[in-house]
Amino acid sequence: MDYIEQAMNRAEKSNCKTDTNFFQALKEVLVSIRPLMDAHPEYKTHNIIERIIAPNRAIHFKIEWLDDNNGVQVNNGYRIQFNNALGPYKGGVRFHPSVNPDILKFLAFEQIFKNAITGLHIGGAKGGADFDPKRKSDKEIMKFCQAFMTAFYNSIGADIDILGGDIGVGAREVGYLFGQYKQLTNSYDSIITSKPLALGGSLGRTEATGYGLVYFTQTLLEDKGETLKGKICVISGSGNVAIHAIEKLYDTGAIPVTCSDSKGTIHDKNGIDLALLKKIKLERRASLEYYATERKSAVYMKKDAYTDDSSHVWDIPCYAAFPCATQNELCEVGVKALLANDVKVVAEGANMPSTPEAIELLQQHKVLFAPAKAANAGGVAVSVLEMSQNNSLHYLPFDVIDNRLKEIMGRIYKDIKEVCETHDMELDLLAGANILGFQRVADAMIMQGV
Ligand code: NDP
Ligand code: 2IT
Repeated sequence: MDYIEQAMNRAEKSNCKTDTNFFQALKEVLVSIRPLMDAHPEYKTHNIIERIIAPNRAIHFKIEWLDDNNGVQVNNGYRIQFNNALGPYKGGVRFHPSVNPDILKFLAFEQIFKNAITGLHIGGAKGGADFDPKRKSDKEIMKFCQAFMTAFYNSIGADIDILGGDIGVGAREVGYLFGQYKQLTNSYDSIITSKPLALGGSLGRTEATGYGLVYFTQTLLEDKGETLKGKICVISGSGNVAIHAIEKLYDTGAIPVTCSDSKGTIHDKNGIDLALLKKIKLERRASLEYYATERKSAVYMKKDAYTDDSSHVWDIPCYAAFPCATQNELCEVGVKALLANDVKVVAEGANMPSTPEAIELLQQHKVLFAPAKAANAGGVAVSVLEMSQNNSLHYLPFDVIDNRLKEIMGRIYKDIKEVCETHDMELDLLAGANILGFQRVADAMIMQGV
């Protein structure tokens, strides 16, 4: 048994058997860093795998809050401060009923390498709560955010751990979380990003993940002599990432024809009406079924059950597919449907949206594959630009941020390509991204001693 297999076995023994998402993320990284481990025996000497795959600190806290009927509600809150070798912990906060320690551990683990890949000085973390923001009043959202922050504010700080947005956490929630931190500490420190502009947020942060995803995909396609212009694209999700991916796809001349939410999928053969989509999902926070009632060219396909992964998005013929909703939403069945329609590129906007079987099938069929760690890194990269603007008090115009984002996404692609060349590998963006991220973190850990 070699060093990688030994580390994997030990991880299986020391972690919960139910940590299936974490093991999926772990396995993907460990399998792909083999060329790096062969070229750098010093990593084994420093036992670097075992040190990287264990979180520095995992905080589990209770959140008690009062609903609008003065009923006492209790939720579980978490923050996984996984690795801070490259800089202070950084990563989003997710509010969704499915949140559990396994999901946050996989997200925090992925975040370490994603953040390293950006080339910026941030460590990896993730947090959240099993709270369902749906059908809650604005006051209940505020109460919950305040209770969440009160429960663990003393574990974060502008140089320690900086929170951000994720599923169920946008500008509204970030505003309340920030307000409560200020109330408790009397400080306006930059302890959270994706803030509303009035509270020191950055222009371009709302758009950054979706725009960055399209910039990365364009860079990859240009390198292959291809373009998105005039191409049919399918997108899953209809939140922050999906909406801004659709917006940028239109700028490139592509035709985005789908979006989805937890209840169903829209196929609009004339192209998604972005203004209508924003009105329904961002203003009304309503279900996508209303899109079809207001737009004749659209078909609404309802999901059978909340957990049903047959989203129908992948059945629509397309050139490029962008999973932008949640983990493991693109399975083997979905890939088979995409392949039957001759898909050319799959670029991940969500974190770990493709199952291992789905990725294997895409790779077997030589479909261009842009992995989440690289393709959706634009969001956290602009979060760092927000932190730097907060610290310098010098705020930048939208164009400057957007150009920096383009530059960062282009550089990520170039760095991954170089890694593949260094290890005599064919261009494999998944393995290249894992090697690049792992190496940067491992080197920083070794420099800091045990
Ligand atoms: P939002 O909360 O804005 O939107 C999430 C979207 O995904 C909604 O349309 C939601 O549907 C849908 N969704 C969530 N869970 C499920 C599910 N189990 N099945 C089907 N649909 C689901 O989140 P974001 O757009 O910010 O995040 C989307 C993904 O992108 C996540 O994986 C996140 O981790 C990742 N990401 C986000 C970044 C950011 O900057 N925000 C940065 C990098 C990655 P509904 O409206 O019905 O709830
Ligand atoms: O997964 C992610 O990269 C995010 N949710 C963004 C994190 C952040 O801190 O901006």
